[in-house]
Amino acid sequence: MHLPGGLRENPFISMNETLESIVPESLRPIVHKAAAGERIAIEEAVCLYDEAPLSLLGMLATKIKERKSGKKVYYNRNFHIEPTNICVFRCKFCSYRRPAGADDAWDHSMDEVVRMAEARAGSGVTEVHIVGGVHPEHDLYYYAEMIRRIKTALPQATVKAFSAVELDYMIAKAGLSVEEGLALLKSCGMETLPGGGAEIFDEEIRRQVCGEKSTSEQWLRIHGTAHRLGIPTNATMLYGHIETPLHRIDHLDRLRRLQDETGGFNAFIPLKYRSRNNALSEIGEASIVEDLRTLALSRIFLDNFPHIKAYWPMYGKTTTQLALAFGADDIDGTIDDTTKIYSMAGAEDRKPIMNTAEMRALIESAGYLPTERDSFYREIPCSEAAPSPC
Ligand code: V47
Ligand code: SF4
Repeated sequence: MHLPGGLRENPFISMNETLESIVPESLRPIVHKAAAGERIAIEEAVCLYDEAPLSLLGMLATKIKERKSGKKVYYNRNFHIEPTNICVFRCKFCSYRRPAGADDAWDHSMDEVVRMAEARAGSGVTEVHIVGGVHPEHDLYYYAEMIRRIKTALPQATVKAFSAVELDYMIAKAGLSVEEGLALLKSCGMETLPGGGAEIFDEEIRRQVCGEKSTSEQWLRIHGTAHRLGIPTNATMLYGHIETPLHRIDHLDRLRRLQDETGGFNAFIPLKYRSRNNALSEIGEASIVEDLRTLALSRIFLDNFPHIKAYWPMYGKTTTQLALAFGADDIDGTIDDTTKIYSMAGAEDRKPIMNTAEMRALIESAGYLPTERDSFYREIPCSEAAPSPC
């Protein structure tokens, strides 16, 4: 049996007895429910978030995580392509976007993007994650061609492309329905969607931090439509800015309800707001304790999500390791210094790179079993992974 925080198991105390001893009386019915694998309600989640000791949240989340994925913690071999940081929107939390014409704006040509993919041929990468700003000029057909050429350059890798916000903009501009737009991109090689653009679903908070872009309803409609077309997706939540814990739980509830309908989400990724170089900088950042409480509550509340991802370029390596004792069963991938979103917002790792040996060591030293996966959580046996340090 695994106990969080590196504690050795006491043979005389079972996990249930350990839980019992640290559960405040008022929380017992909720804790028993969650520990038994039953769904907890919004009000119960609020009580847990407000009143449960951190250690209890960790134990409960670990129990649920281990019921779903045992001792396994997943990672993959991926890299990002960020075609442009020019964006028509001005989200207040964003440190990445630039207006067209700015000195540090970029807009890679199609050939440059394709060369980035070609440079990875033979490297063993299994996923290309493509996301960027919402460019005013590039349209759906341009991005469809981009996906087609990337997939041709890297036929073994899965193309995980475009946040719902980028998709909403390019599909609406082409005058197509969401279903038609997604089907077109799928036919060119888009196989899964990343979870970006969800931010926080509460309409009032969303209006204040990113009121110009797609609404919560549009984000949920795009993901629901993708699921119905057989395209699995991820979901994110940007927390630690002006929202309250109740807004976070409302966000989780909307995701849980969509997942009940479609079953198309693979992973949930809580994204910690990083405060450098953006219009919300003065509010600072959530503490590590808040990060761990939010992560654990996500694992406990999202009973129908198979995976919870602790995205290491955003947390940094130390908190990522700690996150494995709070319900996360995935740490994302090798990245190879190909994303600027977090380094521009002040994340610890200015150059996010981990090779597979480092990822495996990080997972192993937290007491878990490193497990390489593809974009659909199919395990990749060590013998198939190339070039293989495992
Ligand atoms: O939607 C922007 C976030 C997201 C900041 O699906 C910020 O596997 C923190 O979606 N501080 C894009 N976050 C990234 C994304 C993602 C990342 C990792 C894995 C997956 C996946 C998806 O980045 C945006 C926004 O929520 N973001 N600015 C900031 N200052
Ligand atoms: Fe644009 Fe995305 Fe930044 Fe918002 S978060 S300004 S949509 S790049």
